[in-house]
Amino acid sequence: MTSIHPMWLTGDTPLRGRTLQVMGEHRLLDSVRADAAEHGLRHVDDDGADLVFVPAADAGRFAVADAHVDGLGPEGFAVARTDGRTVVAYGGAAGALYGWFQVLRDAAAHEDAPPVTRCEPERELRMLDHWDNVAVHPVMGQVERGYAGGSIFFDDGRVREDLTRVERYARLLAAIGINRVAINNVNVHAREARLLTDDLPAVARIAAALRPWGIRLHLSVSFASPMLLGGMPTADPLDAGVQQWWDAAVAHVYGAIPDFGGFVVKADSEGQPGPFAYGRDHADGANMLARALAPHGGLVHWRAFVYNHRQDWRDRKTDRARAAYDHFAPLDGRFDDNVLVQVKYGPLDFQTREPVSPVIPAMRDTRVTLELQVTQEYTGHQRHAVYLAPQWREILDFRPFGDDGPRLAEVARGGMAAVANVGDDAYWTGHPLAQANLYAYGRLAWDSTLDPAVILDEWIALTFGTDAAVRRGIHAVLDDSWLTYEAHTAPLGVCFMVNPHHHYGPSVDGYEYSPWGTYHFADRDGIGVDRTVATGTGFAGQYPEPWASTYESLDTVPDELLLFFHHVPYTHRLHSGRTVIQHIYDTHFEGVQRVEGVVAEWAALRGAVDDALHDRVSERMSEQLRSALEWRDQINTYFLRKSGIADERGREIY
Ligand code: GCV
Repeated sequence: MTSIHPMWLTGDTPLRGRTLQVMGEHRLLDSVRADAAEHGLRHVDDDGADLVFVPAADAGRFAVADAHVDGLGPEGFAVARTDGRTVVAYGGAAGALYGWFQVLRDAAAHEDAPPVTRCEPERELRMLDHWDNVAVHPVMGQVERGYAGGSIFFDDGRVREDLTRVERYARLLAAIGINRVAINNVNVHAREARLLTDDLPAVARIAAALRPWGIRLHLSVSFASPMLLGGMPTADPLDAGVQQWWDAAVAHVYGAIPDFGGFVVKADSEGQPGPFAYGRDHADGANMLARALAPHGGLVHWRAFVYNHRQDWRDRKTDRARAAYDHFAPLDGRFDDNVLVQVKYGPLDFQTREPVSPVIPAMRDTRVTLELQVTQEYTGHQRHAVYLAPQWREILDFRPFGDDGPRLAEVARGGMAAVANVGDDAYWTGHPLAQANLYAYGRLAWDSTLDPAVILDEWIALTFGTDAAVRRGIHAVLDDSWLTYEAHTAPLGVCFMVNPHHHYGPSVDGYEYSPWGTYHFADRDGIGVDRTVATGTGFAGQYPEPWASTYESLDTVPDELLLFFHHVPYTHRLHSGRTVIQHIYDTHFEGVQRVEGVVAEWAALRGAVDDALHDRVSERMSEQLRSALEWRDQINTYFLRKSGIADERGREIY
């Protein structure tokens, strides 16, 4: 194996040499014992250890107050520090595992930890979805939208023999609380379909590598599997033969992987097969699979990313943003309990800025899983340093029913899933700083109220240690990086403007006359998509109040989403006081200046972090700067030429 550079938990901790006692029997407790031994702790069998793990019910023996452990769930723990000793009282074995990683986090920070920390995950389902292909896809490669080399699971047509890397990955994921991983792409091609059948022994090996770290394996499956794999004439979900085929296939999977998590399904979307071919709807399709999985405790993550990708750009009535709601909201209440309708955070596709998807608040009688994207498909391909936790916090904090209602994090009852960003790259994520996104996703899935800056501190301490200059420098690079990226790319929530297919770099009209339904409608007078109820596609009306009215009106729509909801003249004045055209010029010049500042911040860290890592980031930053300039000049030039309105400050535009 080539050398792998650290993500977090880089090795040495101040706990080395301390004594440890882990009470109880469970394979996850064995993982705690083994990991602690690797960190240089010494196991002892008496009550005098420096670090003690004890079931919550027995915690009183170590003077942990009942109030701290009462009602701890299976993944919960309390860390109590008394008289120089640390006691981790756990609700279940998984709680002990997560408690161990909390102890490591505290140790890495070298800060005085509070006397008692009680922790429970906010949600039961905390998942990562890999878009890894088994065979190298002629267009999408080994990992679709992957920017970190090959797959850690598969190599050119098969499951890897050596899964050491997967074991290390699983440990890192456990340290951030992830408990489910889907190992293959939601676009299930012919080769990948066979993971469900022929490849089961190899898939079971991956499950075995994840299991010691409390992670259950999921598979993406093709809805047409009965035809593709079973030679059946149909995949109609109401056909008894099809149902039996799935029942048998699922039983077979559980024979090989008793703790199998379930299926992820992309159906009737971007060419993937689905129930529409048989005149059935998505509830029919999802429930059929759910009923095969239910007896074994399995789940179906059924994706709501359904829209017409063969749209005619001349047709201004069809609106891709509306599609998921139009398909799914009427089905609310019809999905079985073990179906999770998985919804991308925005109505389009993981854009730098989109409103939150209205499907999530619309489906109150459905378990909805919020889907985020850690891999930087639309945020700079892990060539740009873009820390996404601030974006995710905004999404999670959105209150769909207004100030008095719940946050989105509470409304999406079916947990969180996100598209993973790692590969077999020596730094795991291509751009070493993109590791922070994976770390932050896990931490926010566990506790959506964590502060992105605090999460970043944790990641820095666990990865680079406690050098104050490193900490300050990385914050300077990452804290506002999402807003910087937004500043020099598509303006005011208008979306896309990226190069078709690979989605990197600017192409203002790249998708303007395409069938994908992602338009901006810029002409000589103005720009934006009219999605109002009054004169547009009506998308704004898919929101509950107060948002339907807020987005509908030019008086109240937030500046950053103006062009998502409205078509306005370039001279339209924003709430900020600037005109749209001047905002475009200003933000693009500012965005590049900010990237220049970031490059200087990183250069100043030479010598303070590992040289090879510094080189890798520097190399990426040269590209980030080149790309930001390209964005600035193409966007500014395009709008100067369209509008004929000069920059008030007379800066150079081409
Ligand atoms: C896996 C976007 C991406 C596709 C991806 C799709 C999805 O369209 O560009 O690569 O396919 O979303 O989420 O299913």
